[in-house]
Amino acid sequence: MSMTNANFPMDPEGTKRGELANRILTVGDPARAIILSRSLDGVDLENTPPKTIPSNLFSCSSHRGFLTITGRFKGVPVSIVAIGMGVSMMDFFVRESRAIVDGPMVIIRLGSCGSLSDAKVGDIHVPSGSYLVQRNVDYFADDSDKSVVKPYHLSKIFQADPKITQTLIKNMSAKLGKEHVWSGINATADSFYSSQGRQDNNFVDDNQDLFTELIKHEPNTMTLEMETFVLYHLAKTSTGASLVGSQALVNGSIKKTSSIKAGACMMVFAQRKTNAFISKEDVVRVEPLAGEAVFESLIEVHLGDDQDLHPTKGS
Ligand code: R1P
Ligand code: URA
Repeated sequence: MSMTNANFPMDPEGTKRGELANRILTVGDPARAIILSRSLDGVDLENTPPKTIPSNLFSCSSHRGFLTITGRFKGVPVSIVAIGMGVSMMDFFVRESRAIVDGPMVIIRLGSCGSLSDAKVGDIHVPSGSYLVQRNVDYFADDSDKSVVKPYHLSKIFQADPKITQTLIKNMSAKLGKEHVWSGINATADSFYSSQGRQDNNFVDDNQDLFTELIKHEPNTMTLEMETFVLYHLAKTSTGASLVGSQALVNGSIKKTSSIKAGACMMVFAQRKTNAFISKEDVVRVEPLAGEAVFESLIEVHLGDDQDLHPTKGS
């Protein structure tokens, strides 16, 4: 049997071509998306109550659970997309966005994380690469040989776009102070619990040694969260199919080079070495500053020759 196309079951209520900018800031939490939208051009801060999407911006809530807000930052079209949590949501978001945006894209994730470094809660990590931590379900089968099979599978590292990482570190340092910005490698886990080393005696997880395994796998492992790996991985494996004209083709075939540049940064919500958890006040202080540093970075990154040829509603 041969399969011919992606056969996208996209949400008919979702964001359409022309409504999503080539430069996207993605977050998990829709409330974070709304807070960050207050930094976009032309927002009447005095007359826009908190938790309300500014009326001058385009917005769309889809059945997928995505919230898209599109406007401009310093005159450049940008979108904010809240996608919820986990690797599948990042996969939906990157593929379905790629399908409706023409030309090169840049996507930066601003999330929260648990930190294995000496970072304090409220500090920011900008990981230059990420690997995937997956629960190896076969290990938990009755007939698995536990002396050979490991309970968690750790993937190879996929890199962020190095220019985006550099730009994010520079802009985050300017907003929050250099001493609050960390780099390193991220681990994206397929669970908030077992594959992030959280102990839960309601289940057999065999994850007591997970942190040791992570450091053995990659000594520079600093953060644990649930989406970034998929973003870096899909950016690397994206093709030129959505590029325009000569940008898309080499000798009549679709270019294999990436059409998506990706980066990520994350606020430390949980300090896993000390068990400290961020306060509400710190979230309120850090979120908008980090958001502005991401917008600054999004518009600094060079997309390609046709970067602003795609008109975007709400801008
Ligand atoms: C878990 O609480 C969630 O927080 C982190 C994780 O990646 C996971 O999605 O990111 P967000 O703050 O972006 O949701
Ligand atoms: N998000 C995660 O995935 N893990 C944490 O510990 C904190 C935020």
